[in-house]
Amino acid sequence: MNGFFILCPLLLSEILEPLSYMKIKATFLLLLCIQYAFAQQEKPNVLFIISDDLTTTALGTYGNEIAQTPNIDQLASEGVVFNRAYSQYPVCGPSRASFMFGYYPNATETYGYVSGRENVGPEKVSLSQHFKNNGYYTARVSKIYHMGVPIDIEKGSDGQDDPASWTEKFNSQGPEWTAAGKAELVQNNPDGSIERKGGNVMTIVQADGDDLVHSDGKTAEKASELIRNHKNEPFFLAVGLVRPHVPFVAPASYFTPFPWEGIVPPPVVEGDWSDIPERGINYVTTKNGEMSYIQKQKAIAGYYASVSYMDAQVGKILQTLREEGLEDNTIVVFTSDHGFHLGEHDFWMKVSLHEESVQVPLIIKAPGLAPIRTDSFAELVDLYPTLAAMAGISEQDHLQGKNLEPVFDNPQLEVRDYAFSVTQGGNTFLIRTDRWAYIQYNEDGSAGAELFDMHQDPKQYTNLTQNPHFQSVVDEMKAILKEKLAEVRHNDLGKTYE
Ligand SMILES: [Ca+2]
Repeated sequence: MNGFFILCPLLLSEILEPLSYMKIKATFLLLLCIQYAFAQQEKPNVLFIISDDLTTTALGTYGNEIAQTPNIDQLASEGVVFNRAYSQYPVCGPSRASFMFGYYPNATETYGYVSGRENVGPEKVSLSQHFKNNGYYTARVSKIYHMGVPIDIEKGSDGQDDPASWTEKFNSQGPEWTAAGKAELVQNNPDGSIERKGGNVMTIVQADGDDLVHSDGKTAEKASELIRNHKNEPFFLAVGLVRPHVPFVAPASYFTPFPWEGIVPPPVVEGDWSDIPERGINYVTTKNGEMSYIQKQKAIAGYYASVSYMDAQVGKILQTLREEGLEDNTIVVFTSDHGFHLGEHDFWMKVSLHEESVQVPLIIKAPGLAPIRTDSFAELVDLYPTLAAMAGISEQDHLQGKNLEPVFDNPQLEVRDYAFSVTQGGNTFLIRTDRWAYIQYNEDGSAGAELFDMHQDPKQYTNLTQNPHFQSVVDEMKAILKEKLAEVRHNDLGKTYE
């Protein structure tokens, strides 16, 4: 763009010269110049697709050899894949509030099932709102800010939305756990007498009918319609897919590749819980969920089927983008609000700061970007500054994340030394460096801590905090945590922190 502004006045002065050759040449160059400027000024669209409760461990592109995720894998092969991206809070509401408003959870003190607007005030501009203010049509389809799954999906209600973020919004009602088909509850159902149950529990439904019976099928259809209808204006389309969040509901055909008998749950390691502080034992476990080995197998198979169904919807949306010729002018992001335990440490679901729960898939594909994989740490809070920079719109001053763009040209570059995440009301902390995962319970560490050597013990079986040999590492992690919290609390929100 600088070239345009410098060059064009010179060309205009040349046109005014009486020399006809120069005049013709200059006019020709001016036309080229205008054409270039026009292309540059065309704002790239953003297609932001976010899955719900999707762990990296269930994706082909992140190394799972059983799961079937051809569409996400294809996108990954065409984009920038972050091998080490982290959620700022492994629960739907606070994770989404963090990346949409660009603050860490401990800055806004947003830890619950809210949009996050409550804690930042009416003046702060959300990610999509920033695009809206810069001439974009912005829409959400289904869950972007917090929605209760399955209840808000059953009702087709807004959940905890932020209306200022969108030009238009659409919900995708679906039957969820009540869907017609073969159902089975695998949590707190030891004798198998309960067929199905609503709420945040592992009900599995091998559903009758096709993709469009369910919320995500309708979401893909609406997203495709919006892409077609808004292809001639810059759009920021946020598409929230609710699977594989429980209940594990998908058309029966998606279960066929995953017979539960063939599923091998993660190993149960003798004494695994003995060195985990009480608060580190996750809120859903094989034990308190009274799950049998077979129920564990069925839960994992149900999750994979749900992932596969969700992946198929991603494929439909990307297909529409291709058909409409928009791939060359659209930034595509695929991610999840947090991960999910599928039986590691006999833990299930999220909340935990252990790796499978807190790590997220992150793929960014954009025109002109070479496909690469990077080990640079990334955080979901980085999405806001990164997308604003990629679209060439100014950054908001308040943002706490980092622009990830430097990694695109140089996958060896590290934009962060570590990732930071919190849980349990902002009182449990993770510092994840290349070598270490350090989890601390309470700001003063009074409820214990965990330290894992991620090079030697990537599955996090041996807590090293009690080993004197690692005391210096623990001290170092404590110092990093203290410094990071001070940085997070140094912001423009005008809050005081206890
Ligand atoms: Ca979630």
